Amino acid sequence: MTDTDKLFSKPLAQISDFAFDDEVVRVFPDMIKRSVPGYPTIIETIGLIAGQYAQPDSLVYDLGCSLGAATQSMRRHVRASGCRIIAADNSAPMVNRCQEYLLAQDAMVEQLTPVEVIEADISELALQPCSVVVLNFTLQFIPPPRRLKLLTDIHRALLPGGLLVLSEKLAFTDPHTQLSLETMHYVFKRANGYSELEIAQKRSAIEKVMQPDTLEVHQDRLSQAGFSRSHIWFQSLNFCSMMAHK
Ligand code: GEK
Repeated sequence: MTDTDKLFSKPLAQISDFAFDDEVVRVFPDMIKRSVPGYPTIIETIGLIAGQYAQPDSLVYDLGCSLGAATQSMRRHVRASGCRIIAADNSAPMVNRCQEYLLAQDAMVEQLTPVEVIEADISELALQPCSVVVLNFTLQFIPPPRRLKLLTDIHRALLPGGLLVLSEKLAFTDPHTQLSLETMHYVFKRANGYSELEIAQKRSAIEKVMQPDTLEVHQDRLSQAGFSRSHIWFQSLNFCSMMAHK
């Protein structure tokens, strides 16, 4: 069991930029489940997708792995022989806790795909040839001018037939669509027990560090990076997950 997210429940005199520090790590599983519509389905399905696309004797990357939820799912479903997962995050507290969770998974389940967890800035990582890359709600935290280079590096590292899974919060150019899906996202958070104060303070904390793009911007950037096709496989309100094919 992890702690309940109460980080923004009291009025804060000053709201600092959101950071993936010890406090956030402690409540992260609760926070992401109550904040991202469809998160458990996305995690489970990423395992199935990786199981389908992972190639024998290749690497699978989970970039911005946080506590390794997608990695844990992939370890259960990837059956290609000789596959190895590299899970990377630049938050030391995330990486430490992720390692503990993966050891606990090893103790409970047999025949899991081997994994290595590394502390690294994914925009500076030298990616090795790989068959599957997962960016599950991570690209939105990379400064916009660095996003194309990261996707180009991923495309270059992917083997023929390789796949990128890209999950993101979406922005919409049509103001009506933006307002209606944003409103429904707040309805989702309130239904999960967050107060108006928590929602407002979290929004102020995160608005500078997390910058969502529209679907059009994502798809243009993916094709600029070299991907031949990209399409949505899941959407709940303003959160979606895409598959981008080498
Ligand atoms: C999940 N994928 O549960 N390099 C490495 N990691 C980074 C960087 C960077 N430059 N910038 C941010 N991160 C996870 C959820 S959370 C999404 C991903 C969210 C990391 C950051 O430390 C955090 O762990 C993660 O990206 C984003 O399937 O909290 O909404």
